Amino acid sequence: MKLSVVLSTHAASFDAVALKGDFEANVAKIAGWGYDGVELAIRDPRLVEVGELERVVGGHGLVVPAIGTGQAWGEEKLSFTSDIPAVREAAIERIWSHIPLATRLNAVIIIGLIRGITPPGQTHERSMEYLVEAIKQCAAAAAGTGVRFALEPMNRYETDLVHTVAEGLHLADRIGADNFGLLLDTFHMNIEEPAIADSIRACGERIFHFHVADSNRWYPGAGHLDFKAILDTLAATGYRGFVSGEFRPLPDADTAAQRSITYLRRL
Ligand code: LER
Ligand code: MN
Repeated sequence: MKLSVVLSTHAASFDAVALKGDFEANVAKIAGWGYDGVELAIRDPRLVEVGELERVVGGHGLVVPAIGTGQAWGEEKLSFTSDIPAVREAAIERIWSHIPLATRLNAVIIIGLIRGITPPGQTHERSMEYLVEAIKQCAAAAAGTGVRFALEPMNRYETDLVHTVAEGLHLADRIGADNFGLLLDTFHMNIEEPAIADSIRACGERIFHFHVADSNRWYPGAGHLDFKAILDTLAATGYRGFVSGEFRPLPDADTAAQRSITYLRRL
């Protein structure tokens, strides 16, 4: 099983020497702890110097299985489901702009928080129409590149749009593109799924990426999720991608990342 952990490129400030140093130091530590990959959270690919990124990541023997895009919502409020057309267009263009980078890195593009939240006065149905349209445009733009998109069902406290695997699979049916699938995250699944293992099985070949955190969103092993059952079920679907740690930096980031890989490797 290939393991990665999430790292933010910190606004991908490869032009800022201090941050670049931090980035490289973090990548070196991640490789040293035995990880196979590093999942990158990138707000805007224009701020990334791709050659430098490849040098740092590849130089430490790591790959980038996935690119997280949610900072564009968190910091800029770009959203596929905004009631402002220019904001929806900017969100779609931002995801388009990840395609060349994802092609080069052979990384999945994550559709997480950039799907947004239904604005006041807009119906849920209208938001879902906007979401379908936006993802169709992204899937079409990536056709022929090999790039795949993974929408992450997320818990009800973060968005009103697509909480469960069943809702995600229904969305996939509406989109009807081979390069669209789901990212399953054990933290969200623990809140929203009736039975985690059943949902993993139901998603099957549509699992394009996988996040792990325990029930309390600490590193795996710090809460009460049954990771043995979860990972056995995931493997039985034929999933050969990465299992990526996305958890709170507690008691501190380094300790969490080390405890996670120790625990998961033992399983
Ligand atoms: C992103 O992968 C995620 O899981 C969200 O909960 C981030 O807010
Ligand atoms: Mn996640």
